[in-house]
Parts: sequence; structure tokens; C-alpha cells
Amino acid sequence: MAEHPFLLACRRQSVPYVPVWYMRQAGRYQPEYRQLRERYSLLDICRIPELCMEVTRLPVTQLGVDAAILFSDIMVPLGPMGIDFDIVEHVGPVTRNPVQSASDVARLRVYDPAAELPYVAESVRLICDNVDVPLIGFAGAPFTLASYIVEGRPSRDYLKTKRLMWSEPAVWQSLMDKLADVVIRYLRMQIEAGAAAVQVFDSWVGSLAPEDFQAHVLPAMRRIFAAIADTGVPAIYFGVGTGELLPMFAEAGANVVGIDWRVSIREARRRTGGGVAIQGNLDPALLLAPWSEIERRARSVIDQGLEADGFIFNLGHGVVFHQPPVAVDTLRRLTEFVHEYSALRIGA
Ligand code: 1CP
Repeated sequence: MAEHPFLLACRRQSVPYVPVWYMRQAGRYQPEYRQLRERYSLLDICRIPELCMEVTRLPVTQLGVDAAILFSDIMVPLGPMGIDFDIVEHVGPVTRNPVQSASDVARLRVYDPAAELPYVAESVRLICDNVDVPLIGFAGAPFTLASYIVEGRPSRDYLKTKRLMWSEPAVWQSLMDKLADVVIRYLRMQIEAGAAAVQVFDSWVGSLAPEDFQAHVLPAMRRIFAAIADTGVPAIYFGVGTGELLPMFAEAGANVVGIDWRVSIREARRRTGGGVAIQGNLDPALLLAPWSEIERRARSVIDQGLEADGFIFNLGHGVVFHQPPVAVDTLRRLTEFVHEYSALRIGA
């Protein structure tokens, strides 16, 4: 498994072809997933290891991708901290007891995930026994988790979150510290259970100015990546709209930086300085475009990716949910194209 192209690319070693997986490769675009969701909630699927394994495995067999990602949600490790949340249909994570004051932060529990979320480790073990590509474990990053629990629901502008960050910096730091402590324990549990890599999703941190990222978020991120470095398992740090933050993303201590489509792969390499691998970055909306356009844009991403070692093909964010849905066949064809075109170019 250590020689798998996905893991070689994470370590910036040479590969026989460009490895590929997709954020939200398990989800609503799949007819099988939609059918399962008629009987089970998203959190049910997360809590039942047999279901979690099946849902995690499906895109691997259906699409031929080079990595599996644990089916779960970034909210899952917040439950035992004392966050009362639900994943609401067509909305997303909603928190019934938002965290907005010093006493709210003081009440948050840092706990042992092996004791309180045993089903997560059990799912990871079951997936590792039943899926023949590396498994990516994951967690939300402190800022993105904070955005859900401070706002209480998905947000566009993160006004409550930023107000807390600026007006109560000590409370904010305590919140980042507690979330980082839980993230570290949660990632280490997944690694001990067999995860071959981990991704930290900081989906919404691109809403911050560089100086705020540096002062209020980067220290917690550095602590997280430093605290899992001894495992030897590659870590990926991903965010949306992070173009101006990329030099600091490269300093956070992850092996791989995941980017969206607003910055080219070539420019992301330049901004991260070459010391990390790059993952990305096809606009997920392209999955609704004609195949000729998808292929043209994928070729450009691969050509730039191949300018140096250390490239993993992905979308710039998750597979979109749209009516009519993205065709499973489009993602299968894209996966095949990435493999074949990159192998040809590497061999030439
Ligand atoms: O069945 C459903 O309700 C469909 C929507 C869905 C899915 C498929 C949600 C609700 N969560 C998930 C699973 C999920 N979430 C996975 C595993 C699937 C895979 O990748 O194959 C992962 C990695 C996540 C992580 C996650 N949840 C993130 C980070 C990645 C990203 O998309 O930026 C975030 C921000 C969430 C919050 C969340 N959960 C669900 C939704 C719709 C959202 C976003 C809400 C918002 O717009 O703020």
C-alpha cells in the first residue's frame, strides 16, 4: 500500500500515472446513495459501520478512483464536545446550542474519541479490510468547525464568527485550542485504525484576510499538523478561495495543499514554494458541461500537475448536487481520462 500512486504523490515521489479521487465522491449524485438515504439519515450511515463501509466503497468500485474517503461529516466529532446539532435536509449542519460566549466555550469538552466515537474507528477498520485503495481519514479544521457552531447554521459572511474572533480574542483562541485538541485526537484515532492519509477540511477559511488567518487560525493549524507528523501518514490541508493564503497554507505543516479552481495549479505551486504536493482543482460545475469541455480543462490541469512531482487530481470542491444530477458515467470517464492521459505523458 505504501507504494500506491496516491501515497507516492502525497510524498512528491514519481508516479506511473496521476492519482485521482473526488471530494464528496460518495453522495447525492449516486442513485444508490439516494436510495439508501430514503431509509437512513446521513448520521445513521455514519454510525453504522457496515453501511459506512458500503457507502465509502461504492465510488471506488464505480469510478475506479485511487483513494477512498471515510463517509462521515465534519460535524461528527463535535457531538461529544457538547454540540447539539443535526444535518438538516437541503440546509446542512444546524446547531441548537450555538457557541457565542466565554461560558459557551468553557463548557466544550475535550474527550477521548476512542471511548465516545467507537463506531468511527470500527468503520475505518472495516473499510481498510474491504477496500483495496488507501483510505483518507478526515476532520474539519477549527475555523470551519467554528463557523458552524458560532453561526448555528451554514453562513455566507461568517459575521458572528468574525465578531467573536476580533472582539474576544482570548475566547476565540480557547475555542481554536479546544477544537484543535479534538481534531488531533480524532485524526490520530483514524490513523491508528488504519487510515493511510488524512485531509483537514478548512472549506470556509478563505473568507479571512491573510493577516487574520495568520494571527487567529494558523497557530492552531500548525499545532494540528505537528501533532500527527510522527505517524508518518501524509496530511492534506484543503480550503476554498484560499489563493491569497497559499504561502501560509504551505507553512502549516501539511504534506499536500488542496486548492480550488480560482488559482491555477502552476500558480499554486509557485505560491506554495514547491515544498508541498498540490491537489485539485477542476471546477466541479464542469461536471455538468459537455465532455469535450471537461476533457479540455482536465488536460490543462494534468499538464500543469505534471510540471513537478507531487500532484493529485481532484475537483476544486465537492461533487455538486444538481437536478438532473451529475452522471456517474461522467466521473468514471474523467477518472479513466486522468489515468490514461497522464500515463501516456509520463511514459513519453
Ligand atoms: O445526504 C446528504 O445530506 C447530502 C449532503 C452531505 C453529504 C454527502 C452532507 C451534509 N454531508 C455529507 C458527507 C460528507 N461531508 C463527506 C463524505 C462524502 C465524501 O466526500 O465522499 C465529507 C468529507 C463531508 C465534509 C463536510 N461537511 C465539509 C467539508 C467539505 C466541503 O464540502 O467543503 C463541510 C463544509 C460539511 C458541512 C456540510 N454537511 C452537509 C452539507 C450540505 C454541508 C455544507 C453546508 C454548507 O453549505 O455550509
